[in-house]
Amino acid sequence: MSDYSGKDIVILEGLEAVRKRPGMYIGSTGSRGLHHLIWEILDNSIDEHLAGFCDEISLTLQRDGGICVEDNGRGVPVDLHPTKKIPTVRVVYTILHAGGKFAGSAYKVSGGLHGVGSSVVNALSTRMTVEVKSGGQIYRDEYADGGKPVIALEKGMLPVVGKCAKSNTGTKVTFYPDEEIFETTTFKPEVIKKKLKEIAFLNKNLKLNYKNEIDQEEATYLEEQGIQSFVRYINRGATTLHKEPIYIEGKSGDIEVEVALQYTNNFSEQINPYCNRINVVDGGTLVTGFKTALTRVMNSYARELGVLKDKDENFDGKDIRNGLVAIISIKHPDPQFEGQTKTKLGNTDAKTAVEDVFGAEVQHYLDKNVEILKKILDNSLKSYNARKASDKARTAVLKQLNDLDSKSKLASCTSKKPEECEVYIVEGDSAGGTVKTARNRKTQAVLPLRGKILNVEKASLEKILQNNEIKSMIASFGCGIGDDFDIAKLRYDKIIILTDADVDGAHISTLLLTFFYRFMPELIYEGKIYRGLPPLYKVDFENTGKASSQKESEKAIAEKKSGKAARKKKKQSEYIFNDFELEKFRKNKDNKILGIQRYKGLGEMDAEQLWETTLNPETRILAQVSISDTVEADDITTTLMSTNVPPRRQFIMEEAKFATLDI
Ligand code: 28F
Repeated sequence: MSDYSGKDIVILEGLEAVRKRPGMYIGSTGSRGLHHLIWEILDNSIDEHLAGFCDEISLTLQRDGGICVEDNGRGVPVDLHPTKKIPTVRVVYTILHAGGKFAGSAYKVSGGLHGVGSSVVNALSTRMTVEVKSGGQIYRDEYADGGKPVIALEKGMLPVVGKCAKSNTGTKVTFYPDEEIFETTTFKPEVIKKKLKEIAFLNKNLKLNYKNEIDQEEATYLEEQGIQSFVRYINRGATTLHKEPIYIEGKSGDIEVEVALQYTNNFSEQINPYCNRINVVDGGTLVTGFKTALTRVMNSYARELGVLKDKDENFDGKDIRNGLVAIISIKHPDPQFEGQTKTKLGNTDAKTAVEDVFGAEVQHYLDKNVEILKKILDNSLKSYNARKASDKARTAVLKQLNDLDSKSKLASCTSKKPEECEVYIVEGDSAGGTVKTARNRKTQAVLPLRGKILNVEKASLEKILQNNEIKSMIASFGCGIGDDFDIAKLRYDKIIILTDADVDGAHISTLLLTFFYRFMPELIYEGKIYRGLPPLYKVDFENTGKASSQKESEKAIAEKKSGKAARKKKKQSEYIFNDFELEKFRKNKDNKILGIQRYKGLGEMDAEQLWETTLNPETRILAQVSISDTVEADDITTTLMSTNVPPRRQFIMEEAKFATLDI
């Protein structure tokens, strides 16, 4: 029997809003959004851990498609909510924004939607059950069809469904994502395990159990050394300058600071900052504080030990961070997350806290570990010398660039207004040739890449600046590189990477992204880099126009589309961009498929097809590249993700903007 009275209407309106615009709450309805559901539920358990009441969390991927998360915290309160007059647990799971309202910001620290997560997950599930063990009793609440309660209350209370020891407390949530909402409801075990690993690194002594009933896999994640092990893990394949990561911990006022760092012989630096377990990928004050302290401390050692011959010279911060891998993790009582994606920390007291705690402690450590100190100084000196050398090389290269501009394979566009211009970086001369023919010459430039581009991860700046493909790019973009980079000078509004949808294409695309990430990161932060998505299939079909049931979320599009199709019942063609769309197309009974052509590469398309599918701004699909918050930031392929891909072409035509699809 449903316990469904007048006052619930308002509640359901809240959840209905979530169902209408899921993207606003969980980012997307693709695979990323789907996994976000798990993170939201996990966050609640982690908060309970941070509050000091939970040391074990178990996650099960059930055979029936459900996800179960259980913790041994205090259990969500089941008492009668003072104003809502229903059990608090039901308030938490059915009222949007519940978490924030009750608890203030102090309770919620771990991440995600800051306490509104539970009800959002419920809204996007066909079924959800919550079991709370508290005071020796087991309570159970259950919801169906996007959060409608199905358990009848007894005098406002939830029924007791079992007994347990008084000391045995906790919360267990099981949910089934709604197939009507999500493009896919298949969870990716690798993604989940990686997340659990990250959680374990960031929360030392929190035990995380993983169980996959489908492939029978079980694993436990427990990191007694926390972020120290995190650094060790990131550097597992690298050559390190010292065996053990340096670990620093301390407190400044209300702010807790933890830093782990280790040097490798790589040419790059990697700093992963977290505030309240949230990966603040764009850094902010905590990173500034760390860098300031490290530069100050190391330069003071350098002077003291006479490392730099010229007494007036200093190491540049970058020299000192060459080869560095660091995790900074702070706990802040009132974090201010800034920027469009809220991934940059703004609190000025966080800078002071990290600078003070880390500065004092790292000096203390290095005073006692002189061997390590010497290795770091030696490494900084090498980088200093290399920099001086490559400064010269760079000046020489930059001088050549104007000259190179005329010699390069760039087919420029006629317009000189950056805001309307775009450049396609195309794999191979032959595809490049077709793109040159097909493009809009006024606004679209083409830069064909001949060879494989250099893997910049493993090369010095000097080496990088000798690579022809890279030189062509720097020359074409016009905005310089590294310290000389100036985005204001960029000649294009969009830089579009266009490769074949195969392994080679993916590799080239990764190499390019790695280059941008290391040497022109602003291009990524400013959203200038895109990947063109050429279609995988061309389907010839006849629309028979019979009515067929469509998902709510697609109805509007589908109606327009089939309306169009219904008028001309003759043979027509459509480009399809991924297997998911093809599958949907196949399932649509209105379509009588006459033939499917699979494109193996860009080269198989003629100029007209290429224009229609990949170049024409009205019909093409572009994926904007952004930095994703992921554990293995060293693994660039997972760090750089393309987001904001419209799921289908019709969508982009009608909305004239980007929707989301995960790839
Ligand atoms: C599998 C998901 O959601 N665990 C949770 C708690 C514990 C408390 C709590 C949660 C206080 C009033 C908002 C208990 N006792 N796992 C979970 N464990 N929420 S969620 O409180 C919720 C806030 O409403 C809890 C005392 N204080 C807090």
